[in-house]
Amino acid sequence: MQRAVLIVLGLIGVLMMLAAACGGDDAAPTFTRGPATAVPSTAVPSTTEPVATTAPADTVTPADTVAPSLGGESLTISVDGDALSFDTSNFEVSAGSEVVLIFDNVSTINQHNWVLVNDGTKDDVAVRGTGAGPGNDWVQPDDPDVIAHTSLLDAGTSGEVRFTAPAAGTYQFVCTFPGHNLGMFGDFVVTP
Ligand SMILES: [Cu+2]
Repeated sequence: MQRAVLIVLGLIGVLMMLAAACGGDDAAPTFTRGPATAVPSTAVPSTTEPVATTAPADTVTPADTVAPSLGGESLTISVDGDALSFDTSNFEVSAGSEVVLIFDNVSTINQHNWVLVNDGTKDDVAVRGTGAGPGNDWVQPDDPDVIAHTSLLDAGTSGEVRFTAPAAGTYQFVCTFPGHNLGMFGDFVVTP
């Protein structure tokens, strides 16, 4: 009989523990709701912060954009395969603009360069470049008639040159690899 009583008391004890556990479960959702509510509220500010960060970024971007948009010129030029001729014979940019010219030498065999020179001087510059040699990219250092130039580009490579467009007028561009100046040249027109 006493064992039966102990068993009953034991069962009661178990039931009380279960009840307590259930009570704990009831309490748990309450805690969950708390944090659950806190998480979204935290996420809201965090979402707002990135927006605030984006705003300053936009403020900086216009400043960077303003300079190029005031006179940035992106030019590209290539060659007609392995022929000794550029695929472009004329460029036109505004005086004072910041020019970025990319020369894509798609030839499979020829080295080339792109040299901007004073009008009518392409052959003289080429002759001086021949004297300067390949170590100088076939361009005489400090040649007074050279305004800007790329390096000597191997076949299948590309290069770029950046410069400020000179005063309004007509200039020439030429490849000064020995002999190429006879067919590889064009006009570079700068407008006011
Ligand atoms: Cu060339």
